[in-house]
Amino acid sequence: MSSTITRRTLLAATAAATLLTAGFAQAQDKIRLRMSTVATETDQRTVALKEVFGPGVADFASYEPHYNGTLFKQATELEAISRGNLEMAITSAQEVATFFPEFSVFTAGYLHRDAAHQVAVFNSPLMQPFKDKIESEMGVKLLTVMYLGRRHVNLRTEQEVKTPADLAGVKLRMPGTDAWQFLGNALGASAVPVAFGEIYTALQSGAIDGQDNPLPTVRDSKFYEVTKQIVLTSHLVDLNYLALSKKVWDAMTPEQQAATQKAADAAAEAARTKQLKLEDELVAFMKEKGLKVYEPDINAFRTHVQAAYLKSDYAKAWPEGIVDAINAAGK
Ligand code: KDO
Repeated sequence: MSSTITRRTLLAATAAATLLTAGFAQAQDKIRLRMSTVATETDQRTVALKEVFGPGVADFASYEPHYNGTLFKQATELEAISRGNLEMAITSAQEVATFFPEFSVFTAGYLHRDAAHQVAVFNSPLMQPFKDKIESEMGVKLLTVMYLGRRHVNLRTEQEVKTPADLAGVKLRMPGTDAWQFLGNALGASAVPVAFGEIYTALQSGAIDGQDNPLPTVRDSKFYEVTKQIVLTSHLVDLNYLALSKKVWDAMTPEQQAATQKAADAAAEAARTKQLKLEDELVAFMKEKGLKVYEPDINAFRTHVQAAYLKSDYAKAWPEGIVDAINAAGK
């Protein structure tokens, strides 16, 4: 075999190298979309983002998800986007409310009726001033609304809970921001801030008596292994927002923006459908795992929680007539 480099092999090698460099340059030219979340890789929202959103923007962007709070800790993502250190995140109204108190209206217990109502509210004109504010003052665009599910009280203790009075003194883990703590206390419990990633061990060690999350999260993060009952309070039809850097959005062409919006909405819809189905199925799953699952006196909880919100400082930050507008959305 000859090792002589002929003119032809040299030309072929140069052509191949040029092609490789072009491919590399193309990959590098793509818009980088790092997405940070505390959610797991198996959560329905992150699965849909990977399977639907990523491919939907793949022509011009590389979607890079980071799970379990490994890139940014819970509730620090919005600032990271604002400072230009991150492009995307799954965030919550509770987190946005730490910057813009009027967003607390979307954190109020027993306000959103269901998943469809969340979508109607998010797409209604009532939402525009909220979206404009976070865009102009923080550089964060809320792309779409994602359904997390109906939050229920999930306890490691066995005492039956019928009314808010039965939660007196119960150390209920809620996420760290004030709006979350308020909700936990409004339920009648003693809210304790714990990061999402630390719930399992806090339940296991008895540092907390319980936590609240929708059934798919209870299954996904295996909280059923370290708890004994689920009280179906449905106290919050919980939502998350898919947030994107406004700077990144503004740098996109109109076609890229349209594709990004379409991919975000499609991913949210896919996740919503799966999450709703799971919620239906998981009561049986939890019972099989040996947990008691039952409905408390929902009216007692609703009255207690709504009264707490209406007399709170939060309500003072809500725009005039917003609760009625929210109630009317989608009807
Ligand atoms: C949680 O910390 O309990 C919570 O459910 C709050 C949500 O807003 C959201 O951050 C969620 O965690 C994560 O996406 C993990 O599911």
